[in-house]
Amino acid sequence: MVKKLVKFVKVPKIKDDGFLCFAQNPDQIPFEIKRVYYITSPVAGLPRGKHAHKKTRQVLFCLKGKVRMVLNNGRKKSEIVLSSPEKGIMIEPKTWHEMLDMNENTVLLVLASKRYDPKDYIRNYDEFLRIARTHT
Ligand code: T46
Repeated sequence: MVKKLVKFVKVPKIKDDGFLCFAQNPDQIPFEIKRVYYITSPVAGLPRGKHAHKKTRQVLFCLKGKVRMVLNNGRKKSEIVLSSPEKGIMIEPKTWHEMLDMNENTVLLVLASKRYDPKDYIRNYDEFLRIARTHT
């Protein structure tokens, strides 16, 4: 079966003297959350990401500003722009991802299925292609 490359994650948005969004397992997040990290004040115009993960599953939200995400599973590439806190995307393992077009105001929030492990990263694009094409 061909897996969908872009999977959006929509979370509830409650208007309550402002807005409150929440995400919980298993309703919106299809894995147990082992780690949360956020990216603030990225250098304007500097791409981030440019890697894939071997096992970690992630959901990424853009809480402020916007980010252009490029996802690539080794056979297909898709681009989407995230600019609202209630709509995130899944970044599945063996998906090369790049975060582009951010500025100092952009805030990203990421929920991850695994603790931080530098060995889980595939940072070499040729290695990524070899692994992704063998496993998809
Ligand atoms: C990803 C995208 C969406 C840690 O020490 N612990 C952590 O949990 C993380 C995520 C990073 N780091 C260290 C590793 C580097 O020394 O923080 C530094 C910056 O990480 P990196 O260059 O990988 O940042 P991005 O923005 O390119 O990628 C990050 C995540 O690392 C990555 O897993 O999928 O956001």
